Amino acid sequence: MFLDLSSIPVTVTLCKRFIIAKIRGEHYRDYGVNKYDDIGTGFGHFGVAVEDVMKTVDLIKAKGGKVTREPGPVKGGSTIIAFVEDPDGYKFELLERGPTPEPLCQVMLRVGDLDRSINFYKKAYGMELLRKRDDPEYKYTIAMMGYGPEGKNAVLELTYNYGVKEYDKGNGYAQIVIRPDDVYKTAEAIKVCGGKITLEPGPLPGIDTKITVCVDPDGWKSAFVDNVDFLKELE
Ligand SMILES: N[C@@H](CCC(=O)N[C@@H](CS)C(=O)NCC(=O)O)C(=O)O
Repeated sequence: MFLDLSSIPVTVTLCKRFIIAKIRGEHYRDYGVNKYDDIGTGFGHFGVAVEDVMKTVDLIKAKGGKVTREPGPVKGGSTIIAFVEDPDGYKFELLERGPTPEPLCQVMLRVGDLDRSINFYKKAYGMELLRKRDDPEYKYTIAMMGYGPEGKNAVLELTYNYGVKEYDKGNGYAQIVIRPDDVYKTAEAIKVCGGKITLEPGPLPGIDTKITVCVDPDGWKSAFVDNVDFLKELE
């Protein structure tokens, strides 16, 4: 992998919770599946905070990586960004920020009804709407959702493109993971708020860690891992 993710923690702390996002393949494989060749149209990118976007981009180029958007200010803002692609074609946005212990800072997913998604992530996941921005010129609206300010916490960047109600989710992007205090209550809240539980809450055979899995109204998957059980696993 040209972008050295080994130095980037895969868990991103959000208050007492965390989010990780996985791409199946090199780091995560289902038994018997050796190819995840469909990125789909719904997954946007992972955001990675770096202190010098230009320097990072030069390094990526020197290692033969693909840069799809040269460094420069983000549309309608001043943050210096760039886009690069990993060898499977998954996009990573590099965002110029000060030092952070948690550089994996965004997961961008496209959604078909922004208000529906905002309500869902607020009510079912307890996230806050941190920021919403409409871009009539380029016909999209984004909503940043998370558990704390963007500079310090990983966030979900939900993107609505005017008139697009559905996306193909491909077969590579897997899920975000959140660590609640009570996966049973989480599953109840998700059901009430229009999400679909795909794995009922309970201990995983063999390791006893309690988890539940759901899909949001667009079909994006999230796994919830009991906070205390997770910490025990790390011991
Ligand atoms: N049609 C776009 C809308 C989203 C979009 O353009 N987002 C902005 C970030 S807020 C972006 O990617 N900007 C790249 C740039 O500024 O070059 C999509 O679905 O990816």
